[in-house]
This record gives sequence, C-alpha cells and structure tokens, in this order.
Amino acid sequence: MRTTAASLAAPLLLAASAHALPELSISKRDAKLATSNVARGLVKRGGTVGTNVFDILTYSTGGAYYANVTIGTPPQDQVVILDTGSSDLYFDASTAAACEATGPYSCRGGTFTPKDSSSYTIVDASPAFNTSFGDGSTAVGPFAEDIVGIGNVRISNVQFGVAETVNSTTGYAIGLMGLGYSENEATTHIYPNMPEVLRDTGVINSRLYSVFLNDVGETSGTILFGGIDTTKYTGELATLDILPDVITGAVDQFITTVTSLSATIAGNTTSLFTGGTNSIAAYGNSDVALPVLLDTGSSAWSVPTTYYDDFIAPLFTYIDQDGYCSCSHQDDADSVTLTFGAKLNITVPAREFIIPVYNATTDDPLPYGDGTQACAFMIVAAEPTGEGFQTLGDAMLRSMYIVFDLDNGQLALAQAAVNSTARPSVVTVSAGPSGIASAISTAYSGAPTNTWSIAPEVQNATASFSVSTAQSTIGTATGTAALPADAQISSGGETGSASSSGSSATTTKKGGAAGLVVPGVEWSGVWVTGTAVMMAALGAGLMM
Ligand SMILES: *[C@@H]1O[C@H](CO)[C@@H](O)[C@H](O)[C@H]1NC(C)=O
Ligand SMILES: *[C@@H]1O[C@H](CO)[C@@H](O)[C@H](O)[C@H]1NC(C)=O
Ligand SMILES: *[C@@H]1O[C@H](CO)[C@@H](O)[C@H](O)[C@H]1NC(C)=O
Ligand SMILES: *[C@@H]1O[C@H](CO)[C@@H](O)[C@H](O)[C@H]1NC(C)=O
Ligand SMILES: *[C@@H]1O[C@H](CO)[C@@H](O)[C@H](O)[C@H]1NC(C)=O
Ligand SMILES: *[C@@H]1O[C@H](CO)[C@@H](O)[C@H](O)[C@H]1NC(C)=O
Ligand SMILES: *[C@@H]1O[C@H](CO)[C@@H](O)[C@H](O)[C@H]1NC(C)=O
Ligand SMILES: CC(=O)N[C@H]1CO[C@H](CO)[C@@H](O)[C@@H]1O
Repeated sequence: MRTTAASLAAPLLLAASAHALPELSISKRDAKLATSNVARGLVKRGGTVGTNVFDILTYSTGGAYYANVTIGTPPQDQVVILDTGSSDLYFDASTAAACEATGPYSCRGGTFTPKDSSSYTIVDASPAFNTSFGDGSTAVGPFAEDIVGIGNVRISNVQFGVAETVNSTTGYAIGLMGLGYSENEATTHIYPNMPEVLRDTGVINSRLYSVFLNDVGETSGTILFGGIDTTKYTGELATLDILPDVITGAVDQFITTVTSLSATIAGNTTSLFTGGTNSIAAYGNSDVALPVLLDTGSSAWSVPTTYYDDFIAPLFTYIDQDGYCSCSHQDDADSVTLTFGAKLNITVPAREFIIPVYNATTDDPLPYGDGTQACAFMIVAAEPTGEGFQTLGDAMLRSMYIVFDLDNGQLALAQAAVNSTARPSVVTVSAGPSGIASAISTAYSGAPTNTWSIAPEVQNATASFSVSTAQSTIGTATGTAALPADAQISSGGETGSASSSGSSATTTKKGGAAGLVVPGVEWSGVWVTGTAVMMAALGAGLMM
C-alpha cells in the first residue's frame, strides 16, 4: 500500500496462451477516440493475458507475490511485486546504490539498465517519480517509457518509474507493479498504468483482472487480465461494490467491508462480531463492520487494536504477546470465516495465517520456547490508520479468488480452489456492467451498479501504444522452477534444523515456496533486536 494513495495490482496467467496475436497499434489521443476505435473493432483484440505469480520470502517476511515481466529492447528480465495497494510500475535501476552492492541488499528481482535499451525515453526527469510505502520504504527517480513485456504481449511506450534511489526498510529492494487506479499514482501528471494500458490497446476489454494466490505451500498462482478462470474457485462468485475513499469521496482503492467474523477452534465455532453496514458508514467508529483494503502488497491482516484485544487474542490463547506462537498450531483444523458485504463467506484455514519464521542468515527455522518451531500469527493489531480502513493482506487473500473490476467499481469474490490441478478454463469478460455475469455460467450473485463516483481512465493521454506478440511467453515456469534461481534451495525440500539454548527444533521444510528464503538477505538486524521489533516488521514490514 502506498502511503498517500494506494493500490497495487495483480499478475495474470494464461495457460491457454496460444493466442496468435496480430501486430496492431493504437494511438490514444483521448479516451473517447480509443474507445470508439475499440468499439469499431479496428483494434479490438478482446482477449485476456495472464502470467504466473509466485511467492518467495515466506518465512522471512511473511511473504509477497511476484510476477515476471520484461522491459526494454532487447528485453531485460525483471521480477516485480504485485501490489493491488499502489498504482505505479517501477523497476530498480542498476545504478541504485542498493543494487550495486553485491551483498545481501542487492536487488534480487533484477535491475534495469536504461542505457542498454534502445527504446528507452525519459518522460519526466528525476525526482518526478517519488513514492513511499506503508512500511516506510521509498523509491525515487525519473518517469520513463519503454516496451513492457507481460504474459505473451509486448507493449511499447508504457510509462513506469525508474528507482535510482531505493531506501527499503526490509533491506530487500525489488521492482513493483502497482495495479490500482491510475488516480493513485505517485505523481500529479496521471498517466495510463498497466491495467489501463492493457485496455487501451485492446488486449483486454475493460480494466479488470483476477488474482489467485493459491495455498501457502504452493509455488505458483496466477493473475489473469481481462478474464476469469472458473476452475480457480468454488461456490458462488459474488460481486460487491467498492467503497469510496473517505478522503477523496471517489472509488479509487479496493475497499470493501467484513460484516462478520467467526472462528472455529477445536471444532467449536464462535461468532466474534456480526452486523454493521456494508457501506461508507462502516468507516464510523461505532460501526462494527470493518472496512478492509484488499492489498496483495501486504502480508498480514491488520485489525484495529480493540478488535484484536476483544476478539482475536482471547480466542487464540496460544498467541504470545509479541504475536508469535508455536508452529504446531499450523496443523490444527482451526479457521476463521470472514463474511464480506453480508453476502459471501470466505473460510481461511490456520495454515494460511500461521507462518513459520526463519533465520535468514542461516535458513534455519527459528525455535519457539517449547522446542517447536516459531510461527508468526498473521492477524495483527494495528493502530487506526486515519484512512478509514485496514489492510487485508495475503494471509487472507490466499483463500480468495478475487476479480478486481475497476471500470465498474466492484470486486467479485469467491472461495479459492487452492491446490487446484484442474485444467484452466478461462472466460473473457466484456466491457460494461454485465460483463462478468454474461461471461460465467457458474453460480453468480451480481450487485447493482455502483453509484459512487468511480475513478475514470486517464483523459487526454497522448501516449501511442503498440502491441506485439512476445517471442516467447514470459513467466511460464511452474513449480519450484517458477522461482528465481537464487531463491531456490538447491537440494529441494529437505529437513532443516535449528538449535538454540540447548533445545533443538527440527522441522521438515515442505517443498516449494513455503520452504524458501532468499539466501543471504540479512534480517538479523530486524529479527534479533527483539520480538517487539520483529512484530512491527511483520505487521508493517511488507506493506506495499
Ligand atoms: C520525495 O517526497 C518526499 C515527500 O514529499 C520529500 O520529503 C522528499 O524530499 C522527496 N524526495 C526527493 C528526492 O525529491
Ligand atoms: C533511509 O531511511 C532511513 C529511515 O527510514 C533513514 O534513516 C536513512 O537516512 C535513509 N537513507 C537514505 C540514503 O535516504
Ligand atoms: C493444499 O496443499 C497443502 C500441501 O501443499 C495441504 O497441506 C493443504 O491441506 C491443501 N489444501 C487443500 C484445501 O486441499
Ligand atoms: C465454545 O467456545 C465458546 C466461546 O469461547 C465457549 O464459551 C464454549 O464453552 C465453547 N464450547 C465448547 C463445547 O467448547
Ligand atoms: C455465512 O456463514 C454464517 C455462519 O455460518 C451463516 O449464518 C450464513 O448463512 C453464511 N452466509 C452465506 C452467504 O453463506
Ligand atoms: C522468473 O524469472 C526468473 C529469472 O529471472 C526465472 O528463474 C523464473 O523461473 C521465472 N519465473 C516464472 C514464473 O517464469
Ligand atoms: C541467525 O543466525 C545468526 C548466525 O548463526 C545468528 O548470529 C543470529 O543470532 C540468528 N538470529 C536469530 C534471530 O536467531
Ligand atoms: C487539459 C485538457 O486538454 N482537457 C481536455 C480533456 O478532454 C476533455 C474531453 O475530451 C476536454 O473537455 C478537456 O478540456
């Protein structure tokens, strides 16, 4: 989540990526022209584009989700964090001090070298791009344009930030793809960002994408722009209106409400709270419903301190005062169930929000006091942000299939079919309020048109995009191969052990992302200082 205005976007996967894309180009003089061109079918491609998302750093940071893209001519590979809580695409410059170092703080997602790209142009000199995130990290540099490759398309003249100066509170600098409304970009000169560029070029029909993070133990999920994969969720897909931002009064961030919460512990289900309103009134302190920002760039679910003290701590009595517990509780059949907009229940099993922590210097599991492994409990207490909502991060989003429908100001949610091995079944969504309803044949509960003011597409943009098919589809690796080489554990899924103060903890690292820590990242400064600091780092440390 960006601190001033926020939204981050998601990646996309198109398994059925055998689109033969004709080379096409479109000049965007203004939104009207672009729209009419699309309507006449001149540039309509009307499809979808997707890519794998993968999870690394699970144990040292609580996790984050990444996708591969390329930038420049010839294409330079980049790994970017997918952030529905912010709106700019940016890459770390190879000249950034944080990236020049060869040590643990070097930029492991790849770096961008502008001088090696023949198609690079500067749009707005440094420090035009100047952004800061919820965890205090900052990135500053110029805005530029170049060819961005995503999934199976390459698009020219896409604007992005070049982080020439990076100050990361986690020490881990990595590029980022913000997927929120363009209105929340880190500039007053609003430009079309990725979801909008994909629509403007006719690659997709509307500003819409679907996110499937998958189970915590899986190595890859997907982000699909322009469509829905009906095999990635179970039950009903339910649409909710996005609430307007309390400051701007417009729909420009992915905020909805949790209207009830229950927990099942040892087979006993307790209703923690229920009621309140599914509307702007939920911002009021007297309203029991919780406004939440669906933010793939945050790892935890932050709840107001009073909710934590009243509901979470008394029920999950095994959480210690620093927010940790024994990993033995990961395997409990416990869960929490969140009801969104009084309409849809999402059940999140304990294993998704009880996350092992590792010593990143040694890769060893950190022992807990009782000789078992230490885990972080990823529902955390946060002070009210003053922005009227709390972030609902990956710990909860993993159990959800989420369609971010920017044009209609709506979110369509369903229980994720985690671990699904079904062959993907992708449907393309058309523009307009009934796009989702007419695309899917499975159970669907629509919502009336959102009557709040919805952040529009960029007007009067003069960028001239052109689209071509990428020579090979970007980001198609699956399983452990989906992870950048230096994030893989060489011998694959083994036993790690830790000993401390005489007690010894042994745990089996499960295969895939869950067992992986990027080697060499120096976390000891954070992790050794004390558990209070550790928790602060977890709660806020990865909040993009
Ligand atoms: C970036 O923005 C922040 C906050 O507005 C400001 O304090 C800082 O000086 C800016 N950085 C640069 C390099 O302009
Ligand atoms: C990075 O941020 C920290 C605190 O957030 C600050 O103390 C430090 O001076 C900053 N470093 C640079 C190079 O701006
Ligand atoms: C998903 O797979 C993991 C193992 O990777 C397993 O522990 C978990 O229970 C599975 N979840 C479901 C819902 O099948
Ligand atoms: C279920 O939980 C509630 C609230 O914690 C408690 O009052 C009740 O005794 C529990 N019931 C059983 C059967 O454990
Ligand atoms: C959600 O769960 C609650 C409690 O189990 C139940 O009363 C309610 O009917 C469910 N709502 C939906 C929409 O399934
Ligand atoms: C992402 O790129 C890295 C190299 O930069 C590669 O090792 C990895 O397999 C790629 N992941 C996917 C999902 O394609
Ligand atoms: C991590 O391992 C290093 C090297 O053994 C050690 O110095 C440090 O204290 C460990 N950190 C924690 C939090 O256990
Ligand atoms: C600054 C500017 O050129 N604004 C124009 C953008 O486009 C709308 C409608 O196309 C005009 O009304 C504005 O004047």
